[in-house]
Amino acid sequence: MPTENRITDIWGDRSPYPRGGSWPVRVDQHLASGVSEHDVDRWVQTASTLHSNGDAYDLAVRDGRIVGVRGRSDRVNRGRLGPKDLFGWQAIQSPDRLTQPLIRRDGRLVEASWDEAMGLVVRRTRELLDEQGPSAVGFYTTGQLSLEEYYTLGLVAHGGIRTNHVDGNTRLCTATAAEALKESFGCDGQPGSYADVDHADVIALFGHNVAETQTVLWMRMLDRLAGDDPPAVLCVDPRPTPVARAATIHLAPRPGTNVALMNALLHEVIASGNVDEEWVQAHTVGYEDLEKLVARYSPEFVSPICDVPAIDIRAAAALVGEAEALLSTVLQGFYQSHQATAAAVQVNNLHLLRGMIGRPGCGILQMNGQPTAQNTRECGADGDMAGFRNWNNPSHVAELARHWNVEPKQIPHATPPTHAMQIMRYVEDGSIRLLWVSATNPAVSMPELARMRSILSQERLFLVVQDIFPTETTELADVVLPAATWGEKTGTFTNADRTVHLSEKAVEPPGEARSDLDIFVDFARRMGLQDKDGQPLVPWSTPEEAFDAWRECSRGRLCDYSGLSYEKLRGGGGIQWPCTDESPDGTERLYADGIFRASPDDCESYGRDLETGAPLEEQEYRALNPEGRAVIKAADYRPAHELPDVDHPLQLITGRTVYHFHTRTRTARAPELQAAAPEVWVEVSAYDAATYGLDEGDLAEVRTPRGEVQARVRVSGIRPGVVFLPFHYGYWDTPDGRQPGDHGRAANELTLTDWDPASKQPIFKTAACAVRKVAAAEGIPSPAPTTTASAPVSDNASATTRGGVR
Ligand SMILES: Nc1nc2c(c(=O)[nH]1)N[C@H]1C(S)=C(S)[C@@H](COP(=O)(O)OP(=O)(O)OC[C@H]3O[C@@H](n4cnc5c(=O)[nH]c(N)nc54)[C@H](O)[C@@H]3O)O[C@H]1N2
Ligand SMILES: Nc1nc2c(c(=O)[nH]1)N[C@H]1C(S)=C(S)[C@@H](COP(=O)(O)OP(=O)(O)OC[C@H]3O[C@@H](n4cnc5c(=O)[nH]c(N)nc54)[C@H](O)[C@@H]3O)O[C@H]1N2
Ligand SMILES: [Mo]
Repeated sequence: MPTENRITDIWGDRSPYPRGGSWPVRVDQHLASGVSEHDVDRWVQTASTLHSNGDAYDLAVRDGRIVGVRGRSDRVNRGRLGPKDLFGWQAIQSPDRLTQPLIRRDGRLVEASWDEAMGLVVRRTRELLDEQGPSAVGFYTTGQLSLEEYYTLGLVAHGGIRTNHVDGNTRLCTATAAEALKESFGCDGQPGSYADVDHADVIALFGHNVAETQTVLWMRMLDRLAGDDPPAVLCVDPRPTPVARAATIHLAPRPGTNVALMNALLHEVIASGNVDEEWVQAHTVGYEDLEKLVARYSPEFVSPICDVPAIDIRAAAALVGEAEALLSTVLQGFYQSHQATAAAVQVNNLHLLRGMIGRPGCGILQMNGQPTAQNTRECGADGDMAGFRNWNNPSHVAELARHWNVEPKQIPHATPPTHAMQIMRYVEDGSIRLLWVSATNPAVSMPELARMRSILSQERLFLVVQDIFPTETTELADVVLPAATWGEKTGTFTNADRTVHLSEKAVEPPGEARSDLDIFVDFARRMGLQDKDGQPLVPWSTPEEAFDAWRECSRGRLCDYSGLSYEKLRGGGGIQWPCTDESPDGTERLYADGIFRASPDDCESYGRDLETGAPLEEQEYRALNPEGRAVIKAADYRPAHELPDVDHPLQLITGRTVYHFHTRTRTARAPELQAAAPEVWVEVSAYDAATYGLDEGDLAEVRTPRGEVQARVRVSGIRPGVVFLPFHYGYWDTPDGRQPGDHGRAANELTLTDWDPASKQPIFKTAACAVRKVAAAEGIPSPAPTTTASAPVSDNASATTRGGVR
């Protein structure tokens, strides 16, 4: 279908289908202007890297350059692509890519050879290992590399350097998804499937603006809504997102009150007799505790906490309580708050109470955000142990040690893995002295940026940053390593519903840029990292060899890739793990038989106290769950840590818009996307705009105890009392050259250093703030998109267009 208008027509045309039907194919294609299909030399298969949906597509290659994209008719997207994938590929061919290593000399970053740069990194690592040992070295990685790269990094860091300080930006992203799955089912791994959209009669979205953040999954939902026997939709979000507008019931709770709301829904499900008692008795433990705890969470009790009418809570509870096939999705509105795991676990509980798991339409999607967040977790590049192994179970550690041919004691496991926020704290303290950052931009994406800058720019820290562009973080580095990115290297990506895709190399990387895999392997070689027989610790050098090693490491675990191969993934569609000799075509849904991977000997985690985060000991878990059933864990509601007061009367939430990806290193370099959302804005309700004397387009200052941000006002349908800032805008390309420390535009100037006790995911969605007018609009419109959750309430805003981009 034509794509020229897909900036404004975000989801394209409908292809309606009925409940139980199969989702029709619609192939979306976008070629550079002046290029036709006849000009394309080759189409090379890949999958999206700008969200976690895993949309499969082909890159069009001409004369060694990418000239466009075309959707593949895959199980995930049936040919469809969203705006970021249609237009975002242009960025990697931007002339300002990093093409050569940089090293800091006399305070300035200067070009260097790979030998010089890697030589410096290796020398400093050796010095620190001699002086202090492995605790001096930390790795902070991402959810945007390939499975092969994470598995290699995990081996190098855990088995080679032997540090416990390894985490990903997945800590900011889907740590709660992983933790909630471990708490309820004993193991990470998404129970549901996207095909559940085809079968559900109720779809509930909890803090998930899927319309903007997984546009193709939303197209599937929209096509169900347009077809026969459409599902009812429940949306829980304080903003009028496109999901909220299409919903049967929209609850807009006060930020940070998700646990209270969930407890009321559970209260009602129980009170209305909608619990599948037989299933609960057969497959779960913990129901009685939950029943007792939620007894006092009546809709009337919860209504003033959430500021949602009791009648609406009752209606929502009836919807999910009477559903024949309930599909739930959960994302950052739940994950980035002070009771993240407690709230996400209540969604699992809803499904457990109703026995709705493992059957068509009965899906739980504790969503991922980044394209390969799942792989970071499986492969143990985020502190978890490779293959969903339990760091607290000596036989799991011994098994991993056998795969790596190292001694178990070489793999750090005496204490819980260090989480990213704690890694930064150790850097601040000076106990981590070398930090290696790959494929993430913490100088924009971590909370409390003033603190972040002071941590990362310390003289005593040796900072290595591996990226594809100059960023706010590379600016602070001692060594910058230029990476090759997707399209320029081969690897596999696993999406949020366990679908594994192969992404093939289509073009050469620019200059001397090298794949992240090559860089990690090169580091291992130069360090002389060895196994216990004196052989190279990392015996592979190609992606396919790394993948084959991983297949063995995952064999027998829940995330079993043993039945997959590059050959099998090449040419065809994606395949869902577990994929074994017994299930060669993959597995659509986990736990279809009500059997979980939660036995004390098998589980990935013994769980944590949701209130304090303290890990449970093996004996406690054995007593709680000897047979390895699903665990129903209850949690009381606690108010947000930072609540509004006289000086900061409003609540600040932060998040995304459809047109940009994170810190915009890629989407700002795609002209259509940048034109659609060129600058930061702030959303306020009409009520608050009147209270604080603000009009559409005014320049306002948003202030929290950490800092200030200036942004143009969008008067939107957001709930009163709440202010929204997109977090995409750092300092890098501000037109007036603002420097860090000045009045900024990065939302994380304002956010707090604080996290959920169980998942350690930072709180990006509740802070107290004040807003004041700095200057009147004077004809300058708010740059906020008009096509999305940030749509204006009045019509005197200037509409989102392609901004004159051809
Ligand atoms: N366009 C685009 N797509 C993306 C990304 C991107 O940057 N841009 N990033 C990808 C990544 S890594 C991620 S993690 C996902 C994130 O995807 P989402 O989680 O869908 O995105 P967010 O905008 O962070 O937050 C979702 C919603 O949470 C709501 N919210 C805020 N506070 C609360 C609360 O207390 N309770 C409830 N119930 N809701 C609340 C916000 O209003 C917001 O609409 O998107 C992925 N896809
Ligand atoms: N206030 C606020 N803050 C947030 C959030 C929020 O909702 N609100 N969301 C959080 C979430 S969910 C996330 S996921 C994070 C995202 O935060 P970041 O990870 O910091 O965001 P990105 O801009 O995606 O950074 C990825 C970096 O990797 C580089 N890169 C791309 N491809 C490659 C590659 O192949 N190799 C290498 N080496 N580098 C590559 C890109 O140029 C970019 O600099 O932000 C978090 N921060
Ligand atoms: Mo994320």
